[in-house]
Amino acid sequence: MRVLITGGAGFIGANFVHQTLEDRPDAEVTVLDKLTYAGNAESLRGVSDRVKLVEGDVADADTVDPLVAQSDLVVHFAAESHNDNSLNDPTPFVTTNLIGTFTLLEAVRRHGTRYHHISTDEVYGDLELDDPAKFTEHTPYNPSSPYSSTKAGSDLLVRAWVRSFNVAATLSNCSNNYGPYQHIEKFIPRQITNLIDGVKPKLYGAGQNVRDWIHVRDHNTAVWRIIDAGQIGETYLIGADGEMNNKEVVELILELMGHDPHDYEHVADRPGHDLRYAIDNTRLCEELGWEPEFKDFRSGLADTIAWYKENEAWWRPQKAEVEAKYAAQGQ
Ligand code: NAD
Ligand code: TDX
Repeated sequence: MRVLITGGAGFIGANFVHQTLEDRPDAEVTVLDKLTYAGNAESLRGVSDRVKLVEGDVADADTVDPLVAQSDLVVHFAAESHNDNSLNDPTPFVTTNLIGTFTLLEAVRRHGTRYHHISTDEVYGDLELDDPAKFTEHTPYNPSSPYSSTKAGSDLLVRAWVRSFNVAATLSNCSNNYGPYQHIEKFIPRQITNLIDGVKPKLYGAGQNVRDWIHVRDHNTAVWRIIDAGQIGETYLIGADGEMNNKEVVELILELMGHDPHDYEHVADRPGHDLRYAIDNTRLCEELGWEPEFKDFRSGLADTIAWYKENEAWWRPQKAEVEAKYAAQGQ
């Protein structure tokens, strides 16, 4: 099978490339990635001889069309993915997340190619802390940020292309991922690398916001399960019952790295900060028989800390710039 993986030099996409090559020896993998600040060809080190890496833009039809024509399956991870950046400049979020998805959909429509769309639980907005409800496939869309609204728009394009043009697509909306190769602008790797540098972790606001953590490897096994057994046109929510508030996560990172669990700083909150995300994964588990491998967040987090300690050369070049940007906004 010839698989085109967009955003395969980013966090989840690179892990997906590694897992696909391990688990599917027959797969021929092409990665289309613009190598933005978030993409890193080093994330594909060790498999570069088995992957064709094309540096290009998913919003460029001339680049996308021949690649889709040569593929049996497109898995679309490429996106501008960071909420804080979307508050500073939404422009690339609109071009990559909306026009990029539109461009891929037009290409898969032309060539009759199977398509899987990677999305986020943030399209559903947020939940109250004391709400017993979780997001399901039927929760109405209600995105809060420029990032999540462009992801929501991209999901709606996919659904419309299925209904109007019979494009053979499935969609998945996953909760917060953690694991190796995550850019250090994101919450967990930012705090781990701060501690390696002797800097206190930074908690936005009071740290009561809840995220539903899933190991990236589990996200990707679910994506393959949906590609293999999901129904065309359907959406599946991916999550692993990993709800924790940010304060608890920071305290656990501090403890696992041998520090006083209370030795962190409160910094300026994110404007419009979503309070809580939570996934009901019943459909994925019951209809498709998926289950997570990483059920113990503590040990998954310990592995992730070890990975950042062992791979300083991978993240060090970005650290000063990321922290300077946060410092300029009081974070
Ligand atoms: P990331 O920012 O780490 O990686 C994104 C990748 O896309 C990078 O390699 C980047 O170079 C590439 N890219 C950006 N713009 C591009 C363009 N115009 N053309 C081609 N490539 C481009 O993101 P991630 O965290 O790996 O997220 C991947 C996908 O998963 C996104 O669609 C995101 O919305 C979704 N998602 C992420 C999470 C999470 O917790 N990180 C959770 C749910 C869903
Ligand atoms: O330094 C920090 N301190 C802090 O308290 C940072 C960077 C974040 N936070 C908070 C904000 C969030 O409540 O931690 C939580 C997680 O923040 P992010 O890592 O920025 O993730 P989030 O905004 O929840 O979005 C992530 O999950 C859903 C991904 O970045 C998205 O791409 C995905 O769709």
